[in-house]
Amino acid sequence: MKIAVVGATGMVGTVMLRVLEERNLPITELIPVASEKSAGKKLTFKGKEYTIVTLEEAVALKPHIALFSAGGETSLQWAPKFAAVGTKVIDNSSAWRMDVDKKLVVPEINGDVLTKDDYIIANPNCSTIQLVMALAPLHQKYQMKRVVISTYQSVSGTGVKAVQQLANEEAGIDGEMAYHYKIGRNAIPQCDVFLENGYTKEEMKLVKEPKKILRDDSFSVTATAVRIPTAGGHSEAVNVQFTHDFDLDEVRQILSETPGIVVQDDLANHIYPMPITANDKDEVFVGRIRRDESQENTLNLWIVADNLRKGAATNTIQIAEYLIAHNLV
Ligand code: 11C
Repeated sequence: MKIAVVGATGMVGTVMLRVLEERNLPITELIPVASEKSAGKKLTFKGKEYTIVTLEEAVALKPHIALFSAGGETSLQWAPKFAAVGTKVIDNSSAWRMDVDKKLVVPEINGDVLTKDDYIIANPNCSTIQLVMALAPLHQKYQMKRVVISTYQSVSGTGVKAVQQLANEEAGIDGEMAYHYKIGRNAIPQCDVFLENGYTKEEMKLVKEPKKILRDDSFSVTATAVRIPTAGGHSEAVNVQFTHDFDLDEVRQILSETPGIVVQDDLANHIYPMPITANDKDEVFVGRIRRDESQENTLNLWIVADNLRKGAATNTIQIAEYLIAHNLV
């Protein structure tokens, strides 16, 4: 199988290559793709050297699958060109997510929506993926009514410039700013740009994407997304009201039995999810599981995941694995 990684030198692209090295996809040819600036440079994958090619060159090579992480503009322009030569594009940008003709997929939850006719498939936003991973099995059992999310998002979600800003601040260097403010010793209540309704784009992704993935818009969602000075790993405090009441032990059991979820909830031993312990892991970690004593049928959760792995690279690659395993390529 010929697999292209578009944006191979970027932050998510680099993690995609690492995740691909760790997993067992039947790759006969890797096609690393990047901008004209990087084309011709070499990179090493599974001990072998590969030359980075341009998008144009990659389309001509007709890969079976192209994993895209090169931003929305590139996806809008190039995903259809790959699709036209029969390539299955799995896109990590927000470009196609809410397009009614495109599937938005977390394989553990809705992989079954995929068919042979899907040529451009969208990977959800990182903070959405970890949220729905934890909520899907609970929604199935107790039926969600309303979800209130507060996020604590790492600078790696913004990109390499923001990671550098934090590193510079920590080293006491005056450098380029990715944010309007210093991020070290700070919490910035703005992830991405503001929309007309006063919410940020990131907050509205959390409102809209879960409904599409869960194929259900009967529940309501509201969110506040905050950037904190963590290098990697997004955290979420989630308050969810269900239609039906739950038993806390049963909630823990359901989550423990859900593939891809790890429950870390041992208060006596100070065990709960944290970005530092979720780093470089593919699972979604859930803890601080407790009843909201102020409202009926309501649960509080703390959800953490590595935003560059399950939140981006790993989920994209799991979609590719799903396509291959179900003969959809
Ligand atoms: C952040 N969630 O942390 C964003 C990054 O729509 O794929 C990913 C943006 C996206 O700022």
